[in-house]
Amino acid sequence: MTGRLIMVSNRIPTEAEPSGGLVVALHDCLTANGGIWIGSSGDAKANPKDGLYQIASGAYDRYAFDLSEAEFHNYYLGYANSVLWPLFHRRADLMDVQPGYAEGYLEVNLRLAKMLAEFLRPEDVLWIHDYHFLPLAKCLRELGVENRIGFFLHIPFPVASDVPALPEADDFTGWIASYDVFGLQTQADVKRCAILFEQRFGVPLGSDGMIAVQGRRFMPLACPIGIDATGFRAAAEASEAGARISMAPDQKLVLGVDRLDYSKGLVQRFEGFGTYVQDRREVDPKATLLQIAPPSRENVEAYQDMREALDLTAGSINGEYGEIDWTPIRYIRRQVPRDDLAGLYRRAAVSLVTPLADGMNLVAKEFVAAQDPEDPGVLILSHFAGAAEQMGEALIVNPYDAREMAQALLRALTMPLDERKARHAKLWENVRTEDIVWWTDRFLASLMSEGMAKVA
Ligand code: GDG
Repeated sequence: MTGRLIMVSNRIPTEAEPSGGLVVALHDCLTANGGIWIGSSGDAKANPKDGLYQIASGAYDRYAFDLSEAEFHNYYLGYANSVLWPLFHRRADLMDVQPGYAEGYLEVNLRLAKMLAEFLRPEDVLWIHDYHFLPLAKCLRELGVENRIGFFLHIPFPVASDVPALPEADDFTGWIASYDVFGLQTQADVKRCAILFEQRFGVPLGSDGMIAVQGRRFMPLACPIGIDATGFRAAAEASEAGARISMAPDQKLVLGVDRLDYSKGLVQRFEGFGTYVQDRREVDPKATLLQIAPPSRENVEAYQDMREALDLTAGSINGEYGEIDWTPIRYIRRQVPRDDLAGLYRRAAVSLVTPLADGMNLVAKEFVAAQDPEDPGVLILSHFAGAAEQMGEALIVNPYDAREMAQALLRALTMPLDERKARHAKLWENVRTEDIVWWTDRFLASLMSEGMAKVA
């Protein structure tokens, strides 16, 4: 790479050595290539500074920009998380379209584009992350920027028939087509993207993987994100958190780990587990579901409603089936340290990863990495997690069907060791090889590849 790599994500980490999957990957990628990482400084600032300001330097530089209270409300809580997030997760019914949201979103993108345009040198390459910045390339192109610009969408691409629910639906395709590479988690996402362009412009996805439209050519690229697989495995081996769980020897641990988000299907998961408990015969294993669910976006209304529904469902199942020495569902609504999490995955006999819609779902991959290959646990995975495309050896379930989930639980909890080992070996092979370094390399190789003409 002759130019610098400029990475943009909604939040920028402030620690010298950041922790947590994606952030570490981007940090390592920038440390190897040099460059700049730009992101917002976090929640709203009462007295926001003007422009970009440097917060760290070293192998690469970090710059932050502040969001005013109005910007945070309209751009972040509003358009990004109350309009785009629900729509892209097939919950158009939860969209909250309010005056000022779209304007605020576009203003932040335009303001950032102006700041970036001042920074850029001709050979620099930009890699933009996620739905907060969909229009950023379009804004940059309008300012005359011709650099290579890649984008990665961490969440699902919406189905074409849902897109008209977006008041800015007419602009949406132009935002996408302004990138050179539009990275998506799965082949299914690429298909949905291609269908949207075909329906709207009558242009198919070319045999070269490009879509040519509005005088530009861009590549919708399936690039499934991975994890630091060997690092996570080592953390799980070293963790003692599993031993801290007090459970009777005849009981098995079923684990769920999710941000508290309606896309993660937690109410349906509790109902599926409740069905297992209700139908359980004397010979079937007794199990406890430990659900870790740190809160997120608590100031968005749809999240408050879901939290109440979850409390009610867990309370009702525990009240109905709990015994003096057994609580069916243990529910922790707090962040657990990452090393403890790794140990809990390793201790679990089963992990329930049952989102209703999910870009990838890294928990599925972390669970596989954390297992003892000689006595591995079983992954139950939703058909609607992006991870299901790579992880066919999991027990794949329909998260809306409580009975199917209960049957999968019985199968997982009674699965013979040979079958558990065989399934785990195949899953681990994928998680280990298509890891986070593979992902950054694959994306950047596509963005840098010859023949990626800027203009058709
Ligand atoms: C978006 C997309 C896509 C969870 N609880 C705790 C904790 N976690 C960590 C997990 C995992 C991460 O959070 C969650 O990652 P997911 O992939 O499951 O989901 P999103 O946060 O929604 O991420 C998603 C991802 O971007 C990457 O592209 O896969 O589809 O929605 O790493 O371990 N970590 C700690 N304590 C917790 O209590 N330390």
